[in-house]
Amino acid sequence: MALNEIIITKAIIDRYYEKLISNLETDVAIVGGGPAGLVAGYYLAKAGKKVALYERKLSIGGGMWGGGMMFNEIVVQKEACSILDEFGVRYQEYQDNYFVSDSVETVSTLTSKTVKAGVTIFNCICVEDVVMRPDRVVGLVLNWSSVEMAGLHVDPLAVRSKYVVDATGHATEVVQVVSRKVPGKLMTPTGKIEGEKSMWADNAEKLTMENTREVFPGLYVAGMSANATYGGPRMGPIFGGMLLSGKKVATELVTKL
Ligand code: 48F
Repeated sequence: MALNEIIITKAIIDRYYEKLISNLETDVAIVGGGPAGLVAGYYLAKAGKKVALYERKLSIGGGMWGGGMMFNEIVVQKEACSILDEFGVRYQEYQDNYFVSDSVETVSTLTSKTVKAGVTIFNCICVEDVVMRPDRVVGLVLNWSSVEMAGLHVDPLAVRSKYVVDATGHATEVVQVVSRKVPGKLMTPTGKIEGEKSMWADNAEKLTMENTREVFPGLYVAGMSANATYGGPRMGPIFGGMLLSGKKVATELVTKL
């Protein structure tokens, strides 16, 4: 049977439309498809929660693809190896408490398992704002990344969710918007974004866990965004904290939902 271009086109439009419509209201909307966002989504979906993840770029994986300075290996400490085991990512012991894994295998496996766990990932979509009610964040304002890149004046669309997770990495973009536009203070010591500090791997990894929490009613931070928000240092290409932070935010939200 000859293939019909119109059926191919219609299949894509119909299926994408279905995905969009069925994710207009979710339990958790995650912003950012780096390691923290992916792991958060995986554990939430495994617990039966409805989760959508929005990623600005075409590719999922955030800052993990390039390992350290494009040497495509990542380091993970022992504490986080159980998460690599859960996903089935292979790794080797380099020396006591330092494990290495191929960054391409890690990103692709995290992505695949997260999608198969039930998270709907929307790539090429940029979160430009939040939906607010007097007391809390209740959703996200979305636009195509191409609209953002072209600087076009096109109004966005909105989705609702019971909780939002900012997993946008160093830029902590959702918290930035809330801090700038929403009346009220963040749950940080100064009520504002504390700002990321210079590299200190050990301290950063510990603080990432502490800083993974609610920052404004309805809005949680995870991964590097947690440290940027609460004033923790950067850690460089060790990724255990990112994985553990994703799991922590998922565990907390599961108890709340
Ligand atoms: O930066 P990213 O990988 O964040 P992460 O999960 O992990 C941080 C590490 O990669 C590394 C590190 C620790 O070893 O220091 O940097 O905390 O992934 C963040 C993702 O969020 C996307 C961005 O494109 C990236 O893929 N993102 C950022 N802002 C937005 C966004 C936005 N407004 N809308 C949609 N996606």
